[in-house]
Amino acid sequence: MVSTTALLVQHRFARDPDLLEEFEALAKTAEYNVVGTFDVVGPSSARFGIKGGKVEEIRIWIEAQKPDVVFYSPGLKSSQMYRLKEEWKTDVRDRVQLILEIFDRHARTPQSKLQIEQARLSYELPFVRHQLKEHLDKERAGPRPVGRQVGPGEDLLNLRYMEIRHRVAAIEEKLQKISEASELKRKKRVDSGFLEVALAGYTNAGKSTLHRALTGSQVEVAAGLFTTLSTKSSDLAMDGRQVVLTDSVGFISDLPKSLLRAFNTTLMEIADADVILLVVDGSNSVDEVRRKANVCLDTFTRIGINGIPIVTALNKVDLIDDAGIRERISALDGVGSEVVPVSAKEMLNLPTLVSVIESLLPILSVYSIDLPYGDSTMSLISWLHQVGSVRNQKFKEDRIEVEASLSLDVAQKLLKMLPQDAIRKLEPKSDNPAQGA
Ligand SMILES: Nc1nc2c(ncn2[C@@H]2O[C@H](COP(=O)(O)OP(=O)(O)OP(=O)(O)O)[C@@H](O)[C@H]2O)c(=O)[nH]1
Ligand SMILES: [Mg+2]
Repeated sequence: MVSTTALLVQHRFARDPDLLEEFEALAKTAEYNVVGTFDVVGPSSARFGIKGGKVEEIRIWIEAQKPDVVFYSPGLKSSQMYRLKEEWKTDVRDRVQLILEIFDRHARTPQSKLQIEQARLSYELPFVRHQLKEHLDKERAGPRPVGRQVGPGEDLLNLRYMEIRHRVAAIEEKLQKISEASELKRKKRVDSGFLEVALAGYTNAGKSTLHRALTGSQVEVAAGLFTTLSTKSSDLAMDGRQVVLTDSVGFISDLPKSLLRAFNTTLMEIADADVILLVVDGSNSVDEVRRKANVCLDTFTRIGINGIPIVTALNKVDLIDDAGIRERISALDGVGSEVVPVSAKEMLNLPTLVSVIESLLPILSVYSIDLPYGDSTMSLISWLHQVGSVRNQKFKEDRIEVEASLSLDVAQKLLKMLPQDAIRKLEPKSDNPAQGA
């Protein structure tokens, strides 16, 4: 198959970072053959986004090289896009559309398919509104059609506009149902004592590779951007606790608003986590490491996440040397409570990562629970095995005394189920001050 050729035009102000490399990676992920790039640094123009002189320079390049499509970053207003299409006599799209194309290719679940359709339609809406306005302006300028208030073109555009709005509302309703169902599933998990650790991080940082390494799951891993669009939770082995690790969609700078909104419920799964495992690509330059980590923190703030402990996994350390690791660890100072260098691919240092996560999970205390013999006691004990760590069982004449490390949550549940004097918190042993603090 002949690949579609693309020219990339990036516009930025002098103070902005150069994201051309990432722009190229996006284009490649969407399977474009990038045949040229322009990095336009300077003030913007309302007419085209970039200044007229640059528009002309690029027009000459396009005339000679004839790319199939021009992608413009960061975004274009609908009016600017139309003007550039006319100037350059070629298909012009912006970075938002490029990201939407990737999401479209990678959507696997009904939920992510709906989320993308919604994002695409919300993105399209202002463009239709723009066309509608242009149409009206033209009609106002010309002689009014006799006997009718609107022209046929306007009718069609109006129809399309209404159609989009209805479809967006219908999708919203379907997504709401899906999110209620997944909320129910999550609630069930919480009720049965599961804790949740959520993976988060810039796209391509290695979240899914780490998910596979820590849980043995088979989630998809690939070199391109936005491989993962839907969430997946699997058990994470940890002594005496039930923990699930959730993989989900990656972040990127300037994530299109339409996508942020459509993926809000997916992103919000992070907000329910007990601990966030922030994955950072250590093979990037120190500046990129810092920039991407900040994008992640900003995204947390934007979706209203705060107060959840964060562990930072500096991933892909198999690709850098010790000095590089140290430099990146100090660049990440203050991002989370601790930075742990790991390689998900080579399974390096994962036990340390797990123990740091463990130290941030709700504290376990040791309780002594006194229960009468009987079927209900047996099922209660097997539940305790699931939700905590049973350390000792003493069988007495007609009773069983169980000693178990439990989270406060579980202990409170027990207190509701049992008579008050049946459960007693044991004081921490002096040789192990961390227990039961
Ligand atoms: N060398 C090396 N490569 C890694 C490591 N971890 C992940 N990778 C590679 O990085 C690329 C991205 O990995 P993924 O696990 O798909 O990354 P992700 O964060 O889930 O990415 P998205 O789902 O696309 O946002 C793949 O090519 C992985 O093989 C690592 O520790 N070392
Ligand atoms: Mg992934």
